[in-house]
Amino acid sequence: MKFLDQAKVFLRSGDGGAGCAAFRREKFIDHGGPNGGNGGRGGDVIFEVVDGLNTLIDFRYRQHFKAARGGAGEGSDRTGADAPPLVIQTPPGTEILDEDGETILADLTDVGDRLVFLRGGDGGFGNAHFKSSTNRAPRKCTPGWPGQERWVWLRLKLIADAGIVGLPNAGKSTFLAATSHAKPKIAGYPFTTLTPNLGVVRLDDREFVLADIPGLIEDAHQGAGLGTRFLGHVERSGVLLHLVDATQDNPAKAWRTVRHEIEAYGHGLADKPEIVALSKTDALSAEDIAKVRRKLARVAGKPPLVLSAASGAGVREAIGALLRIIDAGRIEEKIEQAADAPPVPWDPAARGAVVRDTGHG
Ligand SMILES: Nc1nc2c(ncn2[C@@H]2O[C@H](COP(=O)(O)OP(=O)(O)OP(=O)(O)O)[C@@H](O)[C@H]2O)c(=O)[nH]1
Ligand SMILES: [Mg+2]
Repeated sequence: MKFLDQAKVFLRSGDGGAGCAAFRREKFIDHGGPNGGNGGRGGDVIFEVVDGLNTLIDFRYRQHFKAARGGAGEGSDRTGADAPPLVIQTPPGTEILDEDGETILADLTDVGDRLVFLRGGDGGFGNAHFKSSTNRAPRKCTPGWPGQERWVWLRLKLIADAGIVGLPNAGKSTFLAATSHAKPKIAGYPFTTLTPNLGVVRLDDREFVLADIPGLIEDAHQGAGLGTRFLGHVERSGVLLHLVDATQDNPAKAWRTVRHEIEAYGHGLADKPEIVALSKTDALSAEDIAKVRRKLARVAGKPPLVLSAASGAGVREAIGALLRIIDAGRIEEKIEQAADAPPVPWDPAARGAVVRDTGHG
């Protein structure tokens, strides 16, 4: 199963600035001659792969990208200014496709990759350019060359940063729907979700990808219910959100069942950080919540968070807790990458080593 994030955007590089027709006019200088400068180049449209982005969500808020026009030439042989490039930042793994959505035009894989996708138009010529032995005073100047424009698709394969696990009917899809733009099916019976759903969750200016997978039941690892095969979709995520329905009879047992299935599944999933949260707490009194929370804390080894995707209570805290663990994981990954990089050769001079003059010639 492939999860894709995609966005259609309009790109336009800048037009070149117009050339200028002007003549030198000074007191006592007759026939000063042409001195109109050339126009400046229009801005390029550049794609740049940056760290810290993992979705294309920003392109839902902005679809049109137009680079600036080059400056016009001026008299006294002044060339117009080149317009700055318009740099569009994308996450690693972004593909650029033609308007048809199929032809791949570019593949931006690594952080630091930079691609001049549309070149800005060249500036027009000023009349000084057209001066020749036969035409000493040309009045001709040309407009700038137009920039290029086109629609393209940006496409990114998503990998979940966090996964929601729990028994069927625990409120997993409701949580995803409440925190992202995803629209999973939600219903009051088990096994509503048959295949995983992904959504992009945003908190302030941070974002991450959250996966909602079908519920697990006892003996899922032996194929009961929908089995554990969808756990593969959260295998690469950095943290699990384990939702336990607070309104059911035995939340402690619910937690244990799911934990048992995760452990039986293997693949290192049981070692991932887990945030346990009681869901649907809007349906309980404060006293009942406290009671359930104590019971669950005894088996889970830590007090669970308390939330309701229906009322929104506690949802922000849960998202914040997930984000903290995801961030810590991202930093750790960077440290590992740095450790794998080839060592820099030892060079005493470069490190400012002091060579002492011993005075013995
Ligand atoms: N009162 C209340 N009901 C909720 C809340 N969250 C979910 N529900 C209800 O619980 C039922 C199950 O919700 P889902 O989100 O479909 O549960 P799920 O965990 O995705 O279920 P499966 O896909 O079957 O595994 C639905 O009827 C929801 O309306 C909540 O915060 N409060
Ligand atoms: Mg569901």
